[in-house]
Amino acid sequence: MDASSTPSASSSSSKLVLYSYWQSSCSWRVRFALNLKGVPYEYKSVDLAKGEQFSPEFEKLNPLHFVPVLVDGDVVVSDSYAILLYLEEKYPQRALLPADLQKRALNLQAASVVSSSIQPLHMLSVLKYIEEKIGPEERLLWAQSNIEKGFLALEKLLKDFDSKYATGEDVYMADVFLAPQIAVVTTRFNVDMSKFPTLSRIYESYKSLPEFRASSPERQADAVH
Ligand SMILES: N[C@@H](CCC(=O)N[C@@H](CS)C(=O)NCC(=O)O)C(=O)O
Repeated sequence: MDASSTPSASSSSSKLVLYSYWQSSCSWRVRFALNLKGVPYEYKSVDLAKGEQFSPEFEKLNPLHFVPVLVDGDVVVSDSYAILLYLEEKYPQRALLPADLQKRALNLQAASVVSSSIQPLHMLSVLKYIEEKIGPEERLLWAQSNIEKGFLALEKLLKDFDSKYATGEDVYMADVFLAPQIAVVTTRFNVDMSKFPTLSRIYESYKSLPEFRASSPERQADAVH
């Protein structure tokens, strides 16, 4: 960690602090959401490759040792899903949940598929464990099979939308979770995206969004090029 992680007692108007790692797709979701909402924040890097998530300072913020963590004065929120809902309440501008209840539920569901049923199965610590206990060749196969299962479900979930983004012509919470997930899959896991035409189509739209581009790993202060 590059700075003190003890949240200071401060007013609700203090600048948000985001504990993040450039390559973390979970952190990327929050960076993307903050950019969409136009909320400035201070970036604090937690180097997962060096094991900084296990430092005693960071453990005080998140005993699970995961990024992202958002600190807003005295409020500490970990878990990107919880952070997104917190941001939505606190900064209602550029809503990430649509008013229409069915569409809203769909956005929560798609975000949850990514954050509960795909990413946890290919996170760094899980892949390390599989490599050590089962073998290095299983690492990629395990990740690919779980990603493909989740992507297939997402394709079915979003099949009725022939739109620019996941649930229409506006960017919502489903997109905030899908965009980094698809990016990570295409760059790190060698998944054949032609099996997923809906996800491939909407990913093309994300690529040209300035808020998404600015939140990408290589544009972060802790990126290693
Ligand atoms: N459900 C959590 C998951 C957080 C998570 O898995 N973070 C990963 C990076 S994307 C992490 O910190 N991994 C550290 C490790 O595996 O040791 C969220 O959505 O924020």
